[in-house]
Amino acid sequence: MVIAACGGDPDLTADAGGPDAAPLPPLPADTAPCTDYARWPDALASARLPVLVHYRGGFEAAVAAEVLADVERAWDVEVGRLGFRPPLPDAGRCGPDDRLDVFLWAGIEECYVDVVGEDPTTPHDDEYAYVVIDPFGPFAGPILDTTVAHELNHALQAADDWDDAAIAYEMTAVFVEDEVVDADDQYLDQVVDFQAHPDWSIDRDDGYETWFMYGAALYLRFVRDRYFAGDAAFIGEVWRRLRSPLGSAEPDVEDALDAVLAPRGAGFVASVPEFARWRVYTGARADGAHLEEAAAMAAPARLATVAGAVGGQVALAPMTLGSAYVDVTGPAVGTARVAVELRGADPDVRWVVQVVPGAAGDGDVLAVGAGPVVIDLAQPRTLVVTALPRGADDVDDRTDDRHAATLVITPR
Ligand SMILES: [Ca+2]
Ligand SMILES: [Ca+2]
Ligand SMILES: [Ca+2]
Ligand SMILES: [Ca+2]
Repeated sequence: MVIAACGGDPDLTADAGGPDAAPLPPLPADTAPCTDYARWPDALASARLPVLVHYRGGFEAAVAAEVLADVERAWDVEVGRLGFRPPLPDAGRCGPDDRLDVFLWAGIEECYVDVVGEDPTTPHDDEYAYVVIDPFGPFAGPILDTTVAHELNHALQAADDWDDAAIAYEMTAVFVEDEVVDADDQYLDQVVDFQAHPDWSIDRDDGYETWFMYGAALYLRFVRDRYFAGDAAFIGEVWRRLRSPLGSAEPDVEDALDAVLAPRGAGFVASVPEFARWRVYTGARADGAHLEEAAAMAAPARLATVAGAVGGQVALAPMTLGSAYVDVTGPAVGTARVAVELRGADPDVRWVVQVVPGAAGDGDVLAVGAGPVVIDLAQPRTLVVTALPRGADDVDDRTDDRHAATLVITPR
């Protein structure tokens, strides 16, 4: 598996120079960096970390120094503060020696982490990783430090498990890059795609068709702020706990989240309805109490807006672990009330209906199973309907199946 995944949004970035500015001709596309490392005539070594940045001549010397400084800074945060394992010493399987190899590949216009084998002396799927970055490409320039932090995280992930759920890799690397480079916030553009599809499973593998798996870092930001008082170090522990024996998919990232959330009285599936609620407190609805940097975030797409004085019926069809968002507006003058019901709800999933904000707190669960529940519209409300799995849950069993229900809103 190659994680061909840069940290940045190329639309945001100016080209920092372009391959035609380099003094050496571009490398052939079939160059294998680990064995063809002599094609990079120069290398810059860290004085304090086992890292070697390979570059090609004087033109690249300054950016090589910049990348090395970015790697050192990211390593200090990711290994030092967040508790990730350092990359496996590769004994020259890549490059000349044990050190992690970072190749500056001008003109490739991407960045990626790949592996060159697994450590047979350990029982889990830990692999020898290396990093390729185009220091002049669309993911460089003002977000080069973010890109480096993102790619280094993939190299650290390889030291624990190179075959977990697809979303684990990108949502973690995006979560971590903002821990390293807080001011950049390029991840906000990926949150747009996550919030555009609230009906998808929050752990959906969309095959990289959108930035959804990157924007899912929003869930880890919720976990950090809701359960760990803003301390992101839980993520290093998640990765230690998602290690799997070779040939096994278990435990996966969600098992690991269950394990780190259990002492907090929570679990992965149990956290999903509250996360669904927090997602509302974004953009114009940001209140400073939910999700750091929320005011700059896209809001979750609304399935419908219903005028409370008129009422309406809204057909829903979320995936498991997905949610539907429906705004209900009150009259211009006076306080209206509406009854909320869920009809024809697919019994294959467990439905949770919430109103945001709640009567006193940030949201209330409505017990619609017992019949219509009346709410007032003294302020605009958002109904959040989430489909949860019944019984055992496993990301490997996740499907794109939709689950139907009809939300019925009736004036009272
Ligand atoms: Ca090496
Ligand atoms: Ca192993
Ligand atoms: Ca930030
Ligand atoms: Ca695993």
